[in-house]
Parts: sequence; structure tokens; C-alpha cells
Amino acid sequence: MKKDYEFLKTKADVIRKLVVEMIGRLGVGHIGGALSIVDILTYLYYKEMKVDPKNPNDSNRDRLVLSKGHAGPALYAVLADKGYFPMEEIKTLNRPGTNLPSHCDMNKTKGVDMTAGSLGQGLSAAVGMALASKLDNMDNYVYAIIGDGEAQEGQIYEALMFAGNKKLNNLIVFLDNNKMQIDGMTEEINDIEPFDKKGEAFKFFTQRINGHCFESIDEAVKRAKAQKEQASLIILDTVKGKGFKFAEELGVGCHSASYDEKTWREYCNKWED
Ligand SMILES: Cc1ncc(C[n+]2csc(CCOP(=O)(O)OP(=O)(O)O)c2C)c(N)n1
Ligand SMILES: [Mg+2]
Repeated sequence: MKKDYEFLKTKADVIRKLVVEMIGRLGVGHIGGALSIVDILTYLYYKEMKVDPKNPNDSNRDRLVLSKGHAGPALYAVLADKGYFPMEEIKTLNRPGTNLPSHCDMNKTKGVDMTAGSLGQGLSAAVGMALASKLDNMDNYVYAIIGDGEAQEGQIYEALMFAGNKKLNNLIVFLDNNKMQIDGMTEEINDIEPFDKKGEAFKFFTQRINGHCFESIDEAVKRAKAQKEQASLIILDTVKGKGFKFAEELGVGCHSASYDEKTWREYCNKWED
């Protein structure tokens, strides 16, 4: 087991570097909120999800809805590393004609299960997918990742209420609780806490963990799956910009940031293309 966590840590380092390179080459992007979800995405795609890059449209696959769709580059880094599309494509991020727009688009990118970016909407799609799986007697999971700023959107609560009432035990919602939104601290702008109490009120099996600790993530997902009565909410306490000193030091300013070529090449230890 320890070996698995070591593997995931090493993999997450690779993914972080790809994210920093991708946005660095473009010159600007949502670096903070992309880096805060690298660990959960790494866990899901390298340990937990039933997906096959060679058969990306398999109807029985697990689904991932990145409701905070502006963090697309983190998902693209994982999908490229897993072979959904050629690694070279990361150089085209958000450029004309690209398959990798800044926000997730299921019609453009192989492996992306839902278009997202208009905050608040993705979770509803995930809930619909989980309900559809139940109606079709499918044996799969739907995972959704929402942001803490995103959790100020009213649609989030409609989706939670419905999923909780329908006991969608094949749905696991992760809140990327990095405590910052576009222009300030979430607590100061419009506090979403206590979010665990909200989850419980909506009849979710609710947990709160360190979102950068693979052991905690693994245990929480196992607990979520061991119970069969409720939809699950896992609040991930995370750090915006996690792992990239430049971004972490910017604080709220790392929501969308620019950095020069030297900065990303140094971080990635990559001096040639
Ligand atoms: C409906 C909607 N309103 C506004 C925006 C612009 N926007 C993009 S990201 C963001 C902040 C979201 O904060 P959070 O969910 O905490 O994202 P994270 O910290 O994970 O980057 C905003 C307001 C949007 N994408 N959609
Ligand atoms: Mg946030």
C-alpha cells in the first residue's frame, strides 16, 4: 500500500510539472485552481477510476465531471500522460484550433466527460449521469469536482438536494476547498462553511480530509464506497497553487497568473523542447 502512495506522489509531481509547463508556454492561465486538484485527479485516474484510454467512450466507464472547468489544464495533463491524446498537444493549450481549450469541452478533448466552465452547472450534469447509471443498472461511479467559490452558486444546492434525496451512492462529489476564489478569500466574500453540515443536511455521507494526502484520500473513498445508503461528499482541504512556490506565494493572485519562461523551465527542470 505504501508503495502505491509513493507511486501516486511521483506521478503527481509529473502532472504538476506538465500543468506548469502548459500554462507557462501559453503565458497565462488558471494555475492556482489547477494545481490544487492535481492530487485528487492523480488518485482518481491512476488508482481508482475504471477508464481505458484506448476505449474512451466505453459506456460502462466511470465518469469525471470537472465542474470547476477553468482548471481544465490539470485534467489535460492527466489525460495526456495516460495517452488519451499525444503529449505534443499540451503545447496547443487555448490556442486557435486546439483540442485543449482553457475550459473543459467534451466535444473537443478525448477523455473529457463533460463540458464545464460556467460555474455551478457541472454538478447537475454529474448528478444526471449518476441517476442514469442507476436507471440502467450500471455498475460505475460518477465523480465530480467543485470549487469552494463555485459552491456559492445556487444550482449547486439544487443538485445536492436531488442527489441526496435519490440516495445516489454511485456519486462522489469532491469540494476543492482551497479557500480562495477569483478575487479574495472565500470566507470573506461569501463564506460557504460549515460545508460538512450542509452536506449532511442534504443527506450526503460527508467527510473532510487533507486533499493532498493520498492515504487520507484513499481511506475516504473506501469509506464512501463501503456505505451503500447515501451519495458522498468529500471536502478536500487544499492549497491553491499547491507545489509551485511561485503560485503559492501569490496567494489569491494565483487564480489566473502569468510567469516567464525561466520560471516554468526551472520548476520543470526542462531546458530543451
Ligand atoms: C457562472 C460563472 N461565473 C463566473 C465565472 C468566472 N470565474 C471563473 S473561476 C471563478 C472563481 C471560482 O472560485 P473557485 O470555485 O474557488 O475556483 P478555484 O479556487 O478552484 O480556482 C470565477 C468567478 C464563471 N466561470 N462562471
Ligand atoms: Mg477556490
